[in-house]
Amino acid sequence: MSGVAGKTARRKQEAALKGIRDTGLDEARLHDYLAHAWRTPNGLYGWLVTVDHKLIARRYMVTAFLFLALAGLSALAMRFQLATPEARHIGPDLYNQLFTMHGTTMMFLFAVPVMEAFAIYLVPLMIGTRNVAFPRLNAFSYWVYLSGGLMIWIAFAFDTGADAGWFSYVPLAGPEYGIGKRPDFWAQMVTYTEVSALAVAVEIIATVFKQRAPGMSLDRIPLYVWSVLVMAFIILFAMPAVMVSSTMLILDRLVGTRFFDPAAGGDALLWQHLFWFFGHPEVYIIFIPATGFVSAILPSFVRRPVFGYLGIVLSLIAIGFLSFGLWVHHMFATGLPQLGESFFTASSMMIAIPSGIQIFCWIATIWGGRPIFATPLLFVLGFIFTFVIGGLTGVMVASVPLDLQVHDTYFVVAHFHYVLVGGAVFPLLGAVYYWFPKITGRMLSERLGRWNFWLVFIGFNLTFFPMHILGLQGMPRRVYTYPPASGWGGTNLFISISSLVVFAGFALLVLNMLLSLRNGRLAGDNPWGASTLEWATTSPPPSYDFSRLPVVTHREPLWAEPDILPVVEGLRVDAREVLAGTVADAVPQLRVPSADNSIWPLLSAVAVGGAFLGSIYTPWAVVWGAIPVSIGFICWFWPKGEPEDEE
Ligand code: HEM
Ligand SMILES: [Cu+2]
Repeated sequence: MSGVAGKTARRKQEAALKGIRDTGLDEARLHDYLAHAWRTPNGLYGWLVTVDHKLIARRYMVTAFLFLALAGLSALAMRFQLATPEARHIGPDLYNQLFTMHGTTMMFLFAVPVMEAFAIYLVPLMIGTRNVAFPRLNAFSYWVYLSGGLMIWIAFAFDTGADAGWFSYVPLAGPEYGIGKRPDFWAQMVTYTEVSALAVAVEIIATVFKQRAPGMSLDRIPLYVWSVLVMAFIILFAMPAVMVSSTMLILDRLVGTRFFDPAAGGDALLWQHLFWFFGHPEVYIIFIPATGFVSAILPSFVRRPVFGYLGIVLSLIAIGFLSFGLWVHHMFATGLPQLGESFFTASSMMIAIPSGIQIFCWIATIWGGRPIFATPLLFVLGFIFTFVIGGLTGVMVASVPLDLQVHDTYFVVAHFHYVLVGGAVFPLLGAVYYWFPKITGRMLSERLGRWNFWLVFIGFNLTFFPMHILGLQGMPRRVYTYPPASGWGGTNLFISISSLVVFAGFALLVLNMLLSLRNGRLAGDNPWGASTLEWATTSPPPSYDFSRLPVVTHREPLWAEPDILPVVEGLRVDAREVLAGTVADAVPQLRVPSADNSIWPLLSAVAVGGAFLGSIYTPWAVVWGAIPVSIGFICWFWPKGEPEDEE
């Protein structure tokens, strides 16, 4: 049978069915149509072409957790080396690569992507739509992230791992002192992977602004969605700074520009200004969505809405703005004018106010409710405890005299791990326990969950609290060893053993996931009795998310209307279509076609990645690379099929 005949027959059939709406269809037929329109092909091919936000987000999550494992193993290796004075397991050169790979991976390849991954999964479900706003861009950004992360680690395997710290200070990373291609790999791959972070930020903003279910006005957006919206805006304004600075760095190294060379009229401090203009907001890119997890988890286990919705939203927005006004607190030791130092001390301390408001709102929520101490809530409580300690030491190092005292000691290492692990990883683990049933259809074991929590929580505090003391005793950070006479040996041994406890806690999480995927209790649609829309569909959700799009009349839709949500009708079921509405009130405006599966996002990512990789060796790669990149993009955006002929 000829392919052409088959094609015409299918065309005819498609034409006959064209324009079918969900109005008046029964559930079974509705499901058949939608499942066909939104399906991902089976097998490897389907895996490569899919634009389903849930499949892409799941991949993002798995990849981010694999990078977490790599970064965690580098941390263990460092702690192994530091366990005893004058140990000889790991030399200074490898140690430099290890802490740089650890920091770079944690910040660029784990923390930001994992937060974006949860957002890609949850946002469309929470706001009641069928996919993100730019599904193919979403697929593209995953491939960029995966290939960029792999290239950084492959370079490390070939002894070309970045080694100038995750902030790659010049002149250490500059043409004069940077070893081989190490800083070049760092610079180009950071720029490249941040393309993916930016793309996801754009998707999130467009999706939240335009695709909310009818009735979900700004004051009914779930707090988690607010938090990722603020995160996306911070990414949009912060990431370009690091991309610009790392591009300047590779230009200095490869093309012979002198951006950072004072001898030729450049400025080494320019690097620090550009980097920290990104680097400080980066902390909030990680922390803000984590607060969103807390605001999503709390109501379900306290059985009441979070106290102070408006206060929390305004605090999130305030933190977003303020986070851009205090980068200089990372540069107090560089000798800045006194007025500048005072200004940035004040602004750094000011950010404690909106953070504090959020914490008070959460505590008020718990106070007034009857909390159920399930694992997700334990992680939230662990977060509040840890983050408060990190915040207190943060206020300490925001003051110049104290910062000068503890600068580049383990006090700072302790502080930022309290903020990063306490502020982001704890809520993240809570989120894993909370949404695992939605994503997989099965519950994680509560018993293992408790063990998991206590091991990580106790292990973490035993690992990082003593670092404050080491720091006050003067132990510098980023050193591969220390003399026995320093007297730091005992504390370091204690820290290294404690870090194994943290590791055991994470191993338990993996075990719990593997066991639960096979034998976990079936979750049902809404196992926690939660109030937001993602729990209104099945677990795991179907490819089209909702068979009929919900209409929202309340901030806690599933609590206000526990039995049946009002629904939108009139969307096409034979083709991918989403509903777009007004930004403020989510009044429906348009039915918008949603992109179909395509191989071109993947091929375009390969082309862009090739150009970036080549540019580590020759600037001409940018010129020649433009050809495959253009081909990829043209095919990706090539118009397909007949245009809509109605409305
Ligand atoms: C709980 C497990 C962890 C352990 C045991 C650990 C351990 C360490 C160690 C030993 C260092 C090097 C200190 C030095 O020699 O100066 C370090 C640095 C660092 N860690 Fe962690 N870490 C952990 C988790 C994390 C997480 C979750 C993040 C971020 C989300 C993170 C971000 C960083 C950063 C940015 C650096 C600085 C790297 C540099 O100086 O270039 N760590 N960590
Ligand atoms: Cu900062």
